[in-house]
Amino acid sequence: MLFNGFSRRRFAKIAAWSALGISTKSAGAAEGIARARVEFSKRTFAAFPPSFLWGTATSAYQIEGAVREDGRGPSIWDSFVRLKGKIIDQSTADVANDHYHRYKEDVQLIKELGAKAYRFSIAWPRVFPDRTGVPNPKGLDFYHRLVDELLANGIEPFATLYHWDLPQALQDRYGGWRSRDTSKAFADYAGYVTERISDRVKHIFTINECARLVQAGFGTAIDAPGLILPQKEINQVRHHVALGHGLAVQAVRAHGRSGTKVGPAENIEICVPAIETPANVRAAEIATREYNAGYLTAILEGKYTDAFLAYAGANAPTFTPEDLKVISSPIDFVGLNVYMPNQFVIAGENGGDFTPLPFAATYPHMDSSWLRIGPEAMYWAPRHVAKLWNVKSIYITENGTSAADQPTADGKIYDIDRIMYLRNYLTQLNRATSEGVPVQGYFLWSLMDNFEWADGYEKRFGLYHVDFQTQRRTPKLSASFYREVIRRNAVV
Ligand code: PNW
Repeated sequence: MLFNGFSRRRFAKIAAWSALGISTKSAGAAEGIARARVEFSKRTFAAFPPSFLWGTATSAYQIEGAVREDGRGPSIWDSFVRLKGKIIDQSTADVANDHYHRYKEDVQLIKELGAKAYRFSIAWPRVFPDRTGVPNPKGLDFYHRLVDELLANGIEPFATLYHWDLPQALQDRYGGWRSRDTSKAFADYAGYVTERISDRVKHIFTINECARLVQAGFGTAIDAPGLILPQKEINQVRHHVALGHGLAVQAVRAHGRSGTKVGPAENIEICVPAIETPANVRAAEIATREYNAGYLTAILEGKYTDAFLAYAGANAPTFTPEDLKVISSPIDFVGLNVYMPNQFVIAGENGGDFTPLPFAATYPHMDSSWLRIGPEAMYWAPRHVAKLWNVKSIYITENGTSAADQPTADGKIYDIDRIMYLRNYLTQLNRATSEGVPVQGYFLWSLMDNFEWADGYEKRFGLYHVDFQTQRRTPKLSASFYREVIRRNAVV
């Protein structure tokens, strides 16, 4: 029987020393400390489920480079990075990590971690480069090569169909996601790709982070296509993205080999009970359902909630009942990108269901100022999703952090802040799996430093450091940490 890692006998002994007014330090001396050490060294963290899948994640535009090769057409990000003042270091991803040419070396980096899964994205403008809808087989060939290389190295491929790199041709022709024609084009692309890769790729994510792409692309102009639209149009864009997701799910079903699984990869608004009381937990669940009403809730319930429609009022999106049926096409799993708590809540006051709390000015964050530290988000996100909608299969499709990552004199990168972040988040994930929350796998963002959107190359999220002058990849200390987590299937 253990009390927090101490045996009952040792606990009693310390209690007795304390009763005598003797501190454990003086009474314990070397013998006591040595004994404590032996006991601590026996202590093990709970393991993750035996089948738990450990992986890393990247996306096409952030690592591939080769933006004009083998018939790839321009994407909205190629245009966006050229607008003045949009990218902090005025960089582009024309070369990025040159992964298009170095993918074999990069697959070895995954293998060296002992990871058994890899989440990458397919660049739509490589597959359908222009407005004609005529496919470019050379574009998909790259992913055939990548998938073959992964499988040859015992790594399971998980493909994301859309990680923000919309073909510029669709932006020009339809206004991109402002039109449901783009939702339909997405389904055509999804079907085309699935038909050709589902013999080897068994897990497909539709759209990465609807919440982020809608808000930053169409609300604040921080991401491509860099628009600031009125709320009604933002809601309409979100509806088209949700519709695109649903149509793509149907296309994957229609064109995939049997056993192909499909789902979204969303950065839901994660609502965390500020203090864990049953009333606050319930409040956090209700808040999570409402804050995600425009996307994940609609996908899993087939309707927009009354509160969402009432709040949107005249700005509510235009939709048909048929749209909602498509949006809620059955999925096989939910992918969750978990970085931070978005909202702390307590139970409602004055008759409300929940009270959202403001973030204190001193609330800590990692190297990216948006990345607030809150490991418990990693517990609550999958738990809420499993509980609210009875979801039976969840993947953490992204989690990780930026860090300054300054090499020391010996050329090594001791990113203990990243290790601190990961250890705490993984401990909370372990709490979730230990309680039976059905999380099947975890993809660490990111395999290597890469083009971090508006932050250019100034924010580094990788387990491997990348020197963008020489393209040299160097493992950081966190790579060793993650290798050990994977090897032991437990938090270390
Ligand atoms: C995700 N936020 O983006 C993306 O899926 C990745 O492409 C990206 O590199 C990674 O996280 C790290 O940023 C996010 O401000 C960017 O809350 C910003 C936020 C969330 C997710």
